[in-house]
This record gives sequence, structure tokens and C-alpha cells, in this order.
Amino acid sequence: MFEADIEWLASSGITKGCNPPKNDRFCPDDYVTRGQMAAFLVRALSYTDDGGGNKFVDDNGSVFEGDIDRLATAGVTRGCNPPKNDRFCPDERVTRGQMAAFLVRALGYTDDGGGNEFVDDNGTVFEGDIDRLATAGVTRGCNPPRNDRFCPNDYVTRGQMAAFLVRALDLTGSDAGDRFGDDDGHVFESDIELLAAAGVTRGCNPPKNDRFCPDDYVTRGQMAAFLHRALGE
Ligand SMILES: [Ca+2]
Ligand SMILES: [Ca+2]
Ligand SMILES: [Ca+2]
Repeated sequence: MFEADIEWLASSGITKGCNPPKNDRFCPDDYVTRGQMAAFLVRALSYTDDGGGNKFVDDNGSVFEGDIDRLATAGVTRGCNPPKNDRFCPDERVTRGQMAAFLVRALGYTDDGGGNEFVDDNGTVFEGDIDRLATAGVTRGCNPPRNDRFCPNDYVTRGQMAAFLVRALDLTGSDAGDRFGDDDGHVFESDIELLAAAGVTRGCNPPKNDRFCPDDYVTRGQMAAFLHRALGE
């Protein structure tokens, strides 16, 4: 279902495939790993400096090693085993805490609003980034309407990705419509509609596309489509 998006990503150099060196497969239904996220962000944001390379010991020989070194040199990642941070954990799925850190550093958010927006990230390595993401208005929390928790260890869902992108890209509008039936009353329904109105998402059941599947985890294919429509011409 993401064939055109995947082709765009490949032709623009943002993705290469999932079975290197042959790379004749994309694996659109796999969850996004940290290594893949590194590659997507590096290519989408055109980072080129790898700082001399080999920032981490656990990606040696990985197809993503160069992109991971570029992401680290750009200051968007530091590693996965603080404080030593000599590992990147390229095969682990992207969590909400990690997504917060990636977005805050890539978009340059600095204001943490005084800190401690959430109670369940206290003392975690991502607390500062999560507070900055919240202060920038890109996240509100994971337990509405109270929203005193961020759930930093959960994997990123499609609904959450919709909300992150709508707020980070500052997509606005009043009457965006009601395209999908499976998000009625969902906390992200308005974000999903704004994302769809901007052409960044179409739905999860083509060709009918009357569903969004807001609680499914983000897959590689979906990430490809989101980035293509958000960043593509
Ligand atoms: Ca390395
Ligand atoms: Ca906190
Ligand atoms: Ca709806």
C-alpha cells in the first residue's frame, strides 16, 4: 500500500531497503528500529558529517553505521547506555522517550518550561527532552485528560505519530472533516484529521481508507509515507 511512498523515499535517497546489500525488499510491516530511524532522519535532514565515524561499538558493520555516526555528530542522538554511551542499540524499536529526544534535538527545542511536566519520567535520561517537547506543544502526555504521565517506554503508535507531526509541523485548521470511523472520540481524532487534510496520511485500509488504525505501532512503510508527505514536494 505504500509502494509510491517507498519508491519516492528510495529515489530521493532516504531509504535503501531492508536486506542489504541486495536491497530488493523494504519490509513495510516491520516496526521502526532505532537504526532505521537514524537513517530516515539523516537522509530527510541531509546530515553529512560523520565526525570521523565509529561513535558506537554495537553498530560496527551495520548498514546503518554511517547514518548513526552522522546522527550522533549532528547531536540528535547520544547512545543507548548512558552515561557511557558507547552503544546505540540499532535493532531496538523506537520508544516514545527516544522519539522525544530525536525530535527535540532535530528541531532545536530548548525551553523546558521549568521542567517536570510528567511524573513517570522522573530521573529518566529523557526527562529533559520530554519536558522540552511538552513545552514546545508537541506532546501533552499519555493519560488524557489528566496528562501527568508520558509513558516514555511505550512504542510509538500511529495516533501518537499523527499528533507529534501535526504539532511539530504546526498544521492548523478548523473544520478538517471526519474521514475515519475508527478514531471517533479518540483523543487524536482532530490531529489525525489535520494530518489527513494536509495530505500526510490517507488511512490504513486502502483503497477504501475509511479507517486510520490509531493504536497500531508505526511500521517502516508508514514512516516512509509520513516522511514523504510531510517533507516531499
Ligand atoms: Ca561503530
Ligand atoms: Ca518529570
Ligand atoms: Ca472520525
